[in-house]
Amino acid sequence: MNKDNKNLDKPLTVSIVGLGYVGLPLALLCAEKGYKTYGIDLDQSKIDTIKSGKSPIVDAQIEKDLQNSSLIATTDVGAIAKADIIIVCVPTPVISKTPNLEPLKRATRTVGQLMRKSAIVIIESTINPGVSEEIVMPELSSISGFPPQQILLAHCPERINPGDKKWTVRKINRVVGANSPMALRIAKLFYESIIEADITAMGNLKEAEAVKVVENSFRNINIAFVNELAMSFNKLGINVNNVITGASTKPFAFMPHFPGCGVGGHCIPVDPYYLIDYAQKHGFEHKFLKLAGEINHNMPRYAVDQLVSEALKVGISTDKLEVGLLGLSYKSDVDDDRESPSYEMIDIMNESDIKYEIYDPHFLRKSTTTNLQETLERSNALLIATAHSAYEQITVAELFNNKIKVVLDGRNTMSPEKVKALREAGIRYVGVGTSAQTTAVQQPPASTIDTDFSDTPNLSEKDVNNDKKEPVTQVKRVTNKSKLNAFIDNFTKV
Ligand code: SAJ
Repeated sequence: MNKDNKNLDKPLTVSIVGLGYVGLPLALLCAEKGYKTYGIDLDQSKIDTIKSGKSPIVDAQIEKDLQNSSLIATTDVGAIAKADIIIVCVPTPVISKTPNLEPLKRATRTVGQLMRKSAIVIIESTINPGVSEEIVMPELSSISGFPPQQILLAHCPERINPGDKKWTVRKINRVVGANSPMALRIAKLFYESIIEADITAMGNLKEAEAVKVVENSFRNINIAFVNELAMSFNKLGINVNNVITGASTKPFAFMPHFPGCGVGGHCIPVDPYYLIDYAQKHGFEHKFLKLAGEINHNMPRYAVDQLVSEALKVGISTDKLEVGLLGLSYKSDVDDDRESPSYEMIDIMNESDIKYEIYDPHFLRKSTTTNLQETLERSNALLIATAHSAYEQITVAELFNNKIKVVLDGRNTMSPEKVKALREAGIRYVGVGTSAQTTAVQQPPASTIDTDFSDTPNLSEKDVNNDKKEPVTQVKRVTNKSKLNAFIDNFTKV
C-alpha cells in the first residue's frame, strides 16, 4: 500500500482468486466501485464465458452486473503481483466429514509466490478457527520470504446466499478479523468502501473464522430440530409446518426453519465439521453438532422410507414402484447440486432396486427425462426433492391423468388447498412432518364458520391472506365491540 499522497487518486488494484459463487459477485462489485479489478480463475471456459458477458452461474444480478463491467477476468495468476488487495475465494470442501484445505493451500502458495510486500491478503473462504494463523500465514511467509509480522492478513468470511435476490453481496453485513491493527484497519476500510452495510471488526482472526462456522452451525442445528419435530409430529398427527408458522408469529426469540428431505450445499451440512474436527484436535467433542448432522443426514432415508410405506398403502409394492424424482439442486432455483440430498435418495433407491426417473430443469444433462410430462408418464409416484418454482405448475389433473398414486413432498411445497384436491382425487400425499391425515381434516370446523374478516377495517391484508393461505386462524384486534357481537351472534346461529 503506497503511503505517499501523490498516488491517492490512482485506483487501488484488487485481485480476486476464485470466480465462483463468492468471488465473481465480489469482483464485479469491486470493479463497479472503481477498483482496478482482476478476477482470476484457473478454469479457462469460465473465464471465456465471463469475457463474453455471460454468467457461468444462474444469477440474474451477476448477468446484469457483467454488462459493461471493467472487471478483467483472467487465468493469469500474474495479476496477483499487481494487487494492493488480494482476496482468496476458493472452495473449502469437506470430504467424509474432514475439511479439505488443499484448494486453499494451493491458492496461498500462488499468492505467496507473487504478492507484493505492501499488499494485504484477505481470505473469504469459510475456514475453521486457527487456519489463517496456523496454515495460511506460515505458507505465505515461507514462500514469500516476508516475516509474518510484516504480512497483512485478514479474514472476512463470505456470507453469499445463492439465489437470494434480497441479500446480495453488497447488502450483507460482514465481520472482519486480522493479524494486526494495521491489517484490520485496511481491511475494514476496504469493505466499507464497497459494501452498503455494516462491517464489524472482530478481536482477531480466530474470532472472525469462528463467526462463520457458528452461524452455519446455528442453521444446521435449527434445521435438525425441526426435522426431528417433523418425524415425531408425523406420528402424533400434528402438522409441523402449521406449528412453525404459528410459532413464528411470536415477535421475538423464534427464528423459523422448515423440515425437509435433507440439507445440502457446500456450507450448512459441511461447515460444522470444521469446528468438530478442530475442537476434536484440541480434546473437545461437539456431541450436539454431531447429532444435528446425523439427524439431517438421515432425512433422505426417512423420505424414501415414507414414500415406500405410503405406496404400500395404495397397493404399490416396492418392486412396482416407479418414482419420478423432481430436483437435483440442493435448494430451490439454484444450479448447484453440491452435497444435494437428492443423490442420497438416489443411492437409497438403487440399494432397494426402486425404479426412478430424474427431472431437474437446472440439470438436464443429469436428468433421465427431458420434461415434467415425460417424468409423470413414466412414474406412479412422485418425490419432490427440490422446491424449484418450475414444479409449481404441476396440476392435480396432470397427476391424476398420469396415474400418479403417491406424492412425497420432500419440501412441503404444496398448499393445503392443493393437498385437499390431491386427496379428493384419491392421490396419497405426504410431506415431511405433514402426516397424511392432518392438513385436510383439521380445516373443516374452521371453514364452516364465516372467517372472512376482509370487511373488518382493523385487519391488515397479510392477516386476511394469512387466514386464507395458512390453516392457522388468527383473530387480531377486533376493536369494534359491535362487530364482535355480530360475529358471536353469527357463530351461535351456525
Ligand atoms: N434448508 C432446510 N430448512 C430450512 C432452510 C434450509 O431444510 O429451513 C436446507 C435447504 O433446502 C438446503 C440447505 O438447507 O438444502 C442449505 O440451504 P440454505 O439456504 O440454508 O443455505 P446455503 O448453503 O444456500 O447458504 C448458506 C447461508 N448461510 C446461512 O444462512 C447461515 C449463506 O448465508 C452462507 O453464505 C452460505 O451458506 C455459505 O456460503 O456458507
